[in-house]
Amino acid sequence: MRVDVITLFPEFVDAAARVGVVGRAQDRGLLDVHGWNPRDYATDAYRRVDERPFGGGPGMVMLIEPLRDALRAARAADPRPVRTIFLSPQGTRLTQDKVRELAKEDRLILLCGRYEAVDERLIEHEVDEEISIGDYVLSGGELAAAVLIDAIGRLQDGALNDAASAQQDSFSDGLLDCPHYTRPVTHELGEVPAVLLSGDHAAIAKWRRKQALGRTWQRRPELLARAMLKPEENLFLLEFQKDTKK
Ligand code: 9WO
Repeated sequence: MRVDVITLFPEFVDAAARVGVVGRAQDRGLLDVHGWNPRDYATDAYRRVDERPFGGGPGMVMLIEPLRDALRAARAADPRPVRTIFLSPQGTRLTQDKVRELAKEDRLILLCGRYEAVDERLIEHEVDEEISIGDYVLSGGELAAAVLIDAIGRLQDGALNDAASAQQDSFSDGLLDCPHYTRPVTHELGEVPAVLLSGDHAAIAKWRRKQALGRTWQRRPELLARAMLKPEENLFLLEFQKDTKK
């Protein structure tokens, strides 16, 4: 998969995509992240990429032309069709379902804004969809692009050393993850739950499922409402609820 990022800070997005699982996905040729700087496409002597907003008000608005020329250069760098995504608080909220959908694409272009805004005409004509990673304002779209690249990059086939990891992720089934433990068994901060040491794989699977259901119920009840629980899972949840009352 190829991801082209239009940004005034290409080195920032590059750095984020070079580390960890996603960096390794790039080393393995599963993912290819390229930065394009609209400032390189500015035509005036000062290499301006922003101007004051019509109608007045604080801040600056990104100019159409440098962004459009950077977008054209990015599109021309690869013949495959491409979806262009603008990262902004006005976008549709990113979910793991959306991440899975985008991870199947051959190519994406991510448009990152800076300053107070991007000229709306550029968004209308050059952007296919607008995505938000959450209800807060950043100083630019780059961190949101890095989040999207990370979430998508780790899902590329072969990026995770263990294929089961992606299967067992939080959200793979719309639920939160269960708690995890490693050595030592006994520590001043507490004991490892005995079932995890029992060697009884069926009992362990049940405990984990029950914990995942219980924590989702406690922390994110709105997720539970959407999860299609099996009759057996409703019983696990009832057990968890009984346990927590004790
Ligand atoms: C800045 C600002 C300052 C004064 C008054 C109003 C203002 N609005 C903004 C603003 O929203 N700036 C944005 C910065 C312009 C587009 C790129 N920027 C951005 C993207 N901030 N936050 C995001 C973002 C992207 C995806 N998910 C969450 C946040």
